[in-house]
Amino acid sequence: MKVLFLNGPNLNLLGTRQPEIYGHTTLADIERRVRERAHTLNVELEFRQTNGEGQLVDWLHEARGQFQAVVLNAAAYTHTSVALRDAISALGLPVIEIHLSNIHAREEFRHHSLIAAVCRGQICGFGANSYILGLEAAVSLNALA
Ligand code: CA2
Repeated sequence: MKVLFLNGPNLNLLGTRQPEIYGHTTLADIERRVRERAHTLNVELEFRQTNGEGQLVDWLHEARGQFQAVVLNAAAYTHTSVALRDAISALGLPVIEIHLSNIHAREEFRHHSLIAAVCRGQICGFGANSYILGLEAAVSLNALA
């Protein structure tokens, strides 16, 4: 099984700024942990980050036929992007929405996810473990398929 991890804007800053919100773990640390777990589950993965909305849309389009699931931390685009929602709708692959923080316990504008309704499910609030849980959700969906 191949799983594509996509990370949106500013997640490249993880571990370097605002540690009181996002902790000291960097995105590279998270990728390392996800790769370790993926290895035990016999899953191949790609792990990418971009600050561009259009790049996320392009990567979603390209995922078809190459991956069995996408685990997506769309970061701020979660709350704003109709383009991402449309790309997920059109994809025909399960997309699992993840967040480090509990978006429902934060500012009001983060409570609403424009992509939640077109994703298979949402995992949020578990810090770096949200990524591991996202991977496990992708694997469990594949096992059921
Ligand atoms: O909790 C999450 O994973 C979020 O997707 C993170 C986004 C935020 O806009 C979402 O509401 C929830 C922000 C990612 C930016 O991360 C930073 C890390 C360090 C310094 C500044 C931003």
